[in-house]
Amino acid sequence: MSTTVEARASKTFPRVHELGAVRHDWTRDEVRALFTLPFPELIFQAQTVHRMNFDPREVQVSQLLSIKTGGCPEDCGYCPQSAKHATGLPASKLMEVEKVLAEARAAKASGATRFCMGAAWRSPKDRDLDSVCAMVEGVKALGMESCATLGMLTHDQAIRLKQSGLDYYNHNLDTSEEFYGNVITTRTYADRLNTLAHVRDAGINVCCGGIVGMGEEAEDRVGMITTLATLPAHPESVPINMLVQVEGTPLKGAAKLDQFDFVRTIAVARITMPRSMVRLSAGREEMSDEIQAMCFLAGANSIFYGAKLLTTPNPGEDHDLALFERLGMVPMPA
Ligand code: SAM
Ligand code: DTB
Ligand code: SF4
Repeated sequence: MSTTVEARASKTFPRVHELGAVRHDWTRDEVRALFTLPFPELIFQAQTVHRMNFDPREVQVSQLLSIKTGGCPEDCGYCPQSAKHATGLPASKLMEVEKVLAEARAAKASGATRFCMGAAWRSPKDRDLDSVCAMVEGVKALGMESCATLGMLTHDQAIRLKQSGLDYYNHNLDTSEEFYGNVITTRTYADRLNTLAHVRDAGINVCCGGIVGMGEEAEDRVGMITTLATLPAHPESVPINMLVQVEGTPLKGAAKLDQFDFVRTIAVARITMPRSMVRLSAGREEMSDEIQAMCFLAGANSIFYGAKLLTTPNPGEDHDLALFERLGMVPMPA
């Protein structure tokens, strides 16, 4: 008797969920069950869901720029920009609008379709927001998508950013609610959810994900993905970062995560948030091309492009274009 691949897989691993359905009621047990699937079955499900919504060849490319670097009052244990960690990173003032726009033009010329501006702030001051709004307007005038990550926002600040034309706001949950206190003490998980609600209410697309490889338990990755997938609306963009360990930060020396567990996190994000862009974010510099290809198979369809993230190195454009070429993949058109 002949059996299809699909039937064989579902026979061996009965699926409690309908693949590709957009749901906001994922339970921890369901998410844990996904994480613990045999790797081939997990990738099969993730790739199946991916193809229901996206062209599997396409990868969206975003370029980051740190518009205000270092000297941050927060104590995020992973971050080289915290003033509380002796990382030797010099603090600098907010860049001038014209300098930022020159970088955006260069990013566009090298093929990026989204320009993401990051600032090492707890939250922006209203005066600084004037400059950021001018940057957003300039990026939009270039025909690029705009994204900003500036720390916590009030309702009014989110509205102002929306009015300037901001397309996306990045604000990560970073980890599970349970593990969060081991990583950051200067603002709460609830603060983060508040900012996300302000961004959503203002009509800005939400970019929200987290970091793995911070010494968390597998159950914390389950918790993080469950929280993301049960937000009132899924974030349009879900960055999954592998911790970049920086000398002088408290998380330098954290137990290294098995890279297959990183790929699993991408796959579970893809299955639980079927229509979101899942970004293979920080940490690519230390990943082989083969692991990155596995992340694409697991449903990642966005990367940060360009030789620098905010302060740490990233593979250069040439390397990424060569990888796309080897895989028969292409940058997603604007
Ligand atoms: N200060 C703002 C904030 O924290 O919301 C915006 C910039 S902050 C650097 C943006 C995100 O970068 C963090 O939430 C964190 O998820 C990620 N990040 C920072 N340092 C990292 C590291 N060493 N490795 C991986 N991801 C990191
Ligand atoms: C996100 O999730 N990852 C990006 C972006 N959002 C702002 C930042 C990664 C930063 C990695 C450490 C650094 O370069 O400073
Ligand atoms: Fe500051 Fe953001 Fe770094 Fe935290 S992650 S220390 S808020 S720049």
